[in-house]
Amino acid sequence: MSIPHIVKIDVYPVAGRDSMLLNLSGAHFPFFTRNIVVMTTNTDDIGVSEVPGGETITNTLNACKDLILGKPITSFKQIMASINHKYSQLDKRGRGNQTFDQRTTIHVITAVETALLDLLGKFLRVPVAELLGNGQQREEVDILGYLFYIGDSKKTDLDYQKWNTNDNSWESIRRQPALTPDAIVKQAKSAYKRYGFRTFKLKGGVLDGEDEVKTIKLLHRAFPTIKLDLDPNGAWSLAQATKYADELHEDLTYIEDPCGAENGFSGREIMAEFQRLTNIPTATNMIATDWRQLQHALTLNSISIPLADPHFWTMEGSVEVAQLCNHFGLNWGIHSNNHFDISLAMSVNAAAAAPGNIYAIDTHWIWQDGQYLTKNPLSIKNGKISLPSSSIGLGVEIDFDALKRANQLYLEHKISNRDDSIAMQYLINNWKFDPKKPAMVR
Ligand code: GKR
Ligand code: MG
Repeated sequence: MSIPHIVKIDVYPVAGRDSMLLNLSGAHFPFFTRNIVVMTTNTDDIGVSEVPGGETITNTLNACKDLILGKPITSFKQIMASINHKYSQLDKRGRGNQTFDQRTTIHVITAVETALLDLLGKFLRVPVAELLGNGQQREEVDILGYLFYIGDSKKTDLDYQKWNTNDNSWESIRRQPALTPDAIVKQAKSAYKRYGFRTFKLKGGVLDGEDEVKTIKLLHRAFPTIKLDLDPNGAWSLAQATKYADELHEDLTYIEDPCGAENGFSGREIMAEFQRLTNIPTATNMIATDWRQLQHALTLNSISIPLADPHFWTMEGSVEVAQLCNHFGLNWGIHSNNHFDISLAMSVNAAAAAPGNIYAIDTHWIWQDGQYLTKNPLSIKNGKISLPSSSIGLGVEIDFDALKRANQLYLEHKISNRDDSIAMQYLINNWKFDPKKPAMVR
């Protein structure tokens, strides 16, 4: 049997709709962007992948085509090595200070790796999870409900979608302003009703820390048996973080990036002090985002939960981190950003291949649910997504009409790189990003 080879690669920058979600970086714009890769073989099979948006990623993906075209799908490791060799210098400044990762090459490698894994899975008639690490470990993956404070988009003239105030359905709630503990509990109740989550994570770094503590306490009272996590993206000083952590000891399962670099000490050093002082399991998607950082973070004992998002660890790298966690008695989870249903399938395949007792994975999907790029999106039921072993490749089939519409939306609105400071101007005049100040505290 001859091995299929790649004859065509298309890169589609796409956009989707978003709510005015708040975080340390500001307020989400009404549109978010992603890059979708579609690879076709000489046997007419199609492999897909999804990574963050941004023109540099689009352009680098297009520039890589020569390294991939004509190659058999089995040479994916050699292809990734050649892309890394040629473009790794683009990532030399690291992920940056924003809440989201600003690298290029690692996302490009993931996009190529995933589309090839999708094709390999289809060729071998196995799920991508079966090709990673020690193969598929589970058929169901726990998913957490990602709660956000939401700005009042009616204060802007930007093109956010409208809501009906008397309606508590998720469709309506996910667009309504939510800036108080009560509003977040209302949001959680609506998300619970629709998706049945067993874990919630609150995106912090928005209000003063004491108000975020109140929100978690109220959530805990409303959902006493549900696990809770909080992520202020390093907004707090070590002193603030230890104080809030003491107040929340009974309420949280884990805390994520509670503090970061300060007074000449690195984020990894400060988080090590935090974990030692508080004994709260500490997660990150900010200070252990590659092997070199992870090695330092583990040596210092800065974290016990690396959130190994396949989008910036690669699919294989993410599962490799899970294997390490399993051997070292650490916990593993996945970080997320706004995404479509191809990314959902990527994260679920990685989590299905992660050995051991893993945490419910992050996903922003509930904010985008309904905006499908595939004909058979995975769906969250009872707080889980199932990936049966009969699934093939990533388990999703691209919907070309939907893909073209999302590409058209991107082209119409000319948005490329994420910039949460734009919408934030409508809430606070002259607002500027400050990695040590919650977004609404100026
Ligand atoms: O979507 O606003 C957001 C988040 O703040 C995102 O940018 C982060 O990357 O959720 C992410 C995290 O830090 O875990
Ligand atoms: Mg985080």
